[in-house]
Amino acid sequence: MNIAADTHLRGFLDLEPELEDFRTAILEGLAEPRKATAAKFFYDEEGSRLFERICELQEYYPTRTECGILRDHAAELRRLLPEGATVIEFGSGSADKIRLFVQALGRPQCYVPIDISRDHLLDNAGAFAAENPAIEVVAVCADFTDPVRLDEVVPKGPRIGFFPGSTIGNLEREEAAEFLRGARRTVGQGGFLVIGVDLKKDPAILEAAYDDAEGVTAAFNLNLLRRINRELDGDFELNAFSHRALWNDAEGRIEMHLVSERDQAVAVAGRRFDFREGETLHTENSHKYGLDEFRTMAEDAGLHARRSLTDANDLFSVHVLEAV
Ligand code: AVJ
Repeated sequence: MNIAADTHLRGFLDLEPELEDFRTAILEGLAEPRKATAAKFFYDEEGSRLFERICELQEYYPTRTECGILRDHAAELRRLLPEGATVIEFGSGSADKIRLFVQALGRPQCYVPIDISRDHLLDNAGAFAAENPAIEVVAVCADFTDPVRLDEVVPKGPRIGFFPGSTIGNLEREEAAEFLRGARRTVGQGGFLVIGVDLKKDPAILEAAYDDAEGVTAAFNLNLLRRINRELDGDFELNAFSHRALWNDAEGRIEMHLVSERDQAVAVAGRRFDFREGETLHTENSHKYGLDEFRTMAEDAGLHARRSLTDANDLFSVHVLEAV
């Protein structure tokens, strides 16, 4: 199949990332003494739709705040960052944000979205290419936490990594440090990483952002059980679990859990799992970073913070890091 011709892409690099088996991962997580699942499993079709609704909630400040920062500081971003660069997006999640970023830069030479989901990647990359005929688009299907060798597929010249949305918050702190080291290798010395990071703040604001009044986040969390029921022949009773979001101060993160309302047994893929009343399935971590805390972690990864942009209320940060 000639994808390039179909979608106006200049190139498509398929590293055939190993898709972690949903079944294996869920069964392992349910067998742990502290039951847990990885946040990436939220995003089936319904989960992605619910996440888009979350981004529009009054309580969920990150999306609109980050977009505001990219808009308000467009001139400064342009001044700080090289012209005619190759922009590499880690996870091609947000169409709005890459458009704002590209607008700020003027005209980068090349756009390289990296995403593990082939369909999602080709949709996004194709739409971007159709809208921006002057920018070369090279889609890369890979796990964005794996360093990717781009030398043969992108033009020479400066590289800018772009990682919005505070997606880095889903990683444990040590994994986040490892991601930064990998991103540094990908952009190379003299390259940049522009990364959106949610800030530590009043826990009441954080807890509201992850437990909205309308219950959209609760539905997003519970949808994981629906997905397990459908795809893994599970019999979770959705009414017997409730959504909980809590600030874990020692770990500096919001945690989402599903709390068992009673003692119960659940079957998944022919296996039985017992839940005590009050026992939780830990479904997500969303780590938050102080400005200095994040800059220190970046420095340790060989990325120097040239500028840390925030909004007027210090809710969210966008760091401009240079690979030194
Ligand atoms: C997509 C990981 C950035 O942690 O804020 C939103 C996901 N979870 N509400 C976040 C999420 C619940 C979101 N990230």
